[in-house]
Amino acid sequence: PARPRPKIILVIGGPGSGKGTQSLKIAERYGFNYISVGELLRKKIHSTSSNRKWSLIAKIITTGELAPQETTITEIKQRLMQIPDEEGIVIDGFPRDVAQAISFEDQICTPDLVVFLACSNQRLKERLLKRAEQQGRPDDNLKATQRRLMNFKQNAIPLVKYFQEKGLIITFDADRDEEEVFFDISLAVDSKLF
Ligand code: UP5
Ligand code: MG
Repeated sequence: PARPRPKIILVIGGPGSGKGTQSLKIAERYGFNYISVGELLRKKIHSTSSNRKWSLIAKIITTGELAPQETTITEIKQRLMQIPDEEGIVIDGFPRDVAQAISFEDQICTPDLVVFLACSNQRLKERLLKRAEQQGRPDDNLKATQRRLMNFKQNAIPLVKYFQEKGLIITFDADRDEEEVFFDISLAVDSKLF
């Protein structure tokens, strides 16, 4: 018998809202595959350093702007094709705006659940600052961080509204500590997906 298609959870939220942190917890608890779209792009940049197109994308990301939509979706599709028939997939940090959401639905599928991590601006800045000291991603400098926050603010409301109208999104108060946030997420996943 044909297997049902894997369940897909999208995790969205501002830079530093905990998308990576919570997505990994979901993946671990439910045995889902984990894809970070930011990481996908960063890895691709790393492995294709002499390529003109990807050097340009590297510049875009380092300034905190969004990579071109079609390139991003192509990368996601390629990654998804490498994943065997699985229970589920958590996608971290995608989509970033309504156009990307529509194109994901057109080209890939409708997600089963969208997790929105709502976090105050103050918290986002604190966490990014702290992480920058520990790890230091190329886009964790002050200017790029401001761009990332601004882009998020500009796109978030219409994006959340888009998924709300489809009844697909649940908003979580992500100002709280990791475990508290995850507790609520797991209750929601249990009841919505299983
Ligand atoms: N932390 C997490 N949760 C906490 C909690 N509840 N309490 C206290 N601390 C908490 O968390 C950030 C930090 O906070 C960590 O140190 C963590 O321990 C702590 P993390 O889980 O890393 O948050 P996350 O939301 O993943 O933050 P990140 O910086 O990764 O978000 P961004 O959205 O900026 O990064 P992403 O990798 O998704 O995208 C990077 C860039 O790629 C984008 O700016 C864009 O240029 C490009 N991109 C696209 O162009 N298109 C895409 O579709 C995706 C990305
Ligand atoms: Mg992340």
